[in-house]
Amino acid sequence: TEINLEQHFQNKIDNEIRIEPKDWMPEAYRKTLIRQISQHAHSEIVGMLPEANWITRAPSLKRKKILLAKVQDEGGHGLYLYCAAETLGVTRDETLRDLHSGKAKYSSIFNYPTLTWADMGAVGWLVDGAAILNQVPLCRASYGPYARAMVRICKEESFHQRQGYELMMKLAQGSPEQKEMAQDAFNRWWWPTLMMFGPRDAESGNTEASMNWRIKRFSNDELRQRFVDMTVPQAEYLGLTIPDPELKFNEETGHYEFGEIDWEEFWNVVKGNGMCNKERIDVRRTAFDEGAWVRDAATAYHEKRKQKEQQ
Ligand code: FAQ
Repeated sequence: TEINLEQHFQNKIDNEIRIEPKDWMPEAYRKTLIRQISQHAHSEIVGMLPEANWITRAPSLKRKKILLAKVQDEGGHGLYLYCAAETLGVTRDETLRDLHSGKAKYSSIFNYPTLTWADMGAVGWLVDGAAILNQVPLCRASYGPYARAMVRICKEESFHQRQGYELMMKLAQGSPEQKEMAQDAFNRWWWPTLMMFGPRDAESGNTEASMNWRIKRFSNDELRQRFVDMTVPQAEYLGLTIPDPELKFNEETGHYEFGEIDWEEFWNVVKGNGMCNKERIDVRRTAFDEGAWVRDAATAYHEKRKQKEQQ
């Protein structure tokens, strides 16, 4: 019966036994995974755009190769994640339709513009740094295909974060103009990066269920705090100033206290009204439409092979 199935399912979760695609699972678990995994996939694919903007303008061949490799990795991450979502019974077409119609979200961070070359450093250092903190615990998520995809993704993200920090270091140790560029990029990316972790715990409607199901292992605020504690010393090492006058170290708790995030800005971006939301979705829609012939050709080829095999 349903109750026994549900109990058996929760027992597996509580005993750290992975749930696999063909196992019974409650509909709400399936739904929340489809939501999170597909939104995560969309974030990877849309996340390629702000950086792709700089590939043709990278200042050296070495930097161009690094950036190309990073953006290509992100395409790969999106594809593993779409596949993981497909194991839950949604098609690629459905998830993409939801992205293009604005029904499905993707990370707020990718709706900010990349204005200078220093943004490539800030994105790698901060955005990928935040992504890793959030994703390492997801390697232990209860759903097998998601957890396994995360292992490789995290290894690649770690390279992404390091190249960003190294780029920032070069600028921070460069000419006064280069240092100023690094500080300017830091000023613009710091607060949006803190928003990546999602709303405050009190406003996070999905956390409780996701933690009971061991999809999430830490709350949004816990991970955000961990990010601040990790990043402040890295900024100090670069000689950059954290754009938060309220930031201070609390000796008693051993944590940094920080100012209030502009939640109105966060929700505004999530609702589709950020600086680049429209541009990002337009680019994705156009790419999908212009790629239709590739999908048609692949389908026709598959059909032809199937017919040959049957002969
Ligand atoms: N942006 O109840 P919660 C990357 C939505 S890293 C937009 O707390 P949950 C790598 C949330 O969906 C970025 N929407 O939700 C890369 C929910 O709405 P819904 C991607 C946000 O799921 C780096 C509502 O607010 N990483 O791509 C955001 O428990 C560089 C209430 O929130 C992942 O997706 C936001 N920032 O916690 C690529 C990681 N925050 O869905 C290229 C996996 C919240 O009910 C370049 N995802 N919302 O309509 C997660 O860990 C979780 O989904 C959270 C949100 C933590 C993002």
